[in-house]
Amino acid sequence: MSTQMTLAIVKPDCFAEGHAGEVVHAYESEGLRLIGAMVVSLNAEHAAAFYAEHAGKPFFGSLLEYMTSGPVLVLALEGDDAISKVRRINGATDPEEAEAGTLRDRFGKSITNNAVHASANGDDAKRELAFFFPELAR
Ligand code: FUP
Repeated sequence: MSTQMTLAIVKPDCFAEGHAGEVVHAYESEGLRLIGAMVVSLNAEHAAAFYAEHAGKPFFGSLLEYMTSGPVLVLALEGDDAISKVRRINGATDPEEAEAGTLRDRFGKSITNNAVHASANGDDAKRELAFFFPELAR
């Protein structure tokens, strides 16, 4: 096991519905430490830059619309195997396929409105941490 940093986001509807505390609790109760937290309202330019790898895909427009629909809580987390751990806690991208008890099962509404984000791998974690928390990037 190695100590890693990763980035998670409580997406607009999940945040607006008051689930931020439950999301943070789900991560902390699995041994992850919160090392950064910030409420931000993304504009279309920010959201497009963050999700640049998906530019041009059929769902890109709805993804941007969703991510700019209200404030989000951006979290930097650290711990053993943090990258895969946070993705496991979040569950599958499509809430319909997410394992029972995962955050996307609990709070997700559709494959686009899927409640939470987590970095996919080490390279993404580095890029995403640098995007929101430049002081943590290394
Ligand atoms: P994930 O790593 O689970 O967040 O999933 P992806 O990187 O594949 O997708 C990023 C975001 O694009 C998802 F969170 C939701 C959105 N998306 C869709 O809206 N439709 C799709 O078919 C795939 C992804």
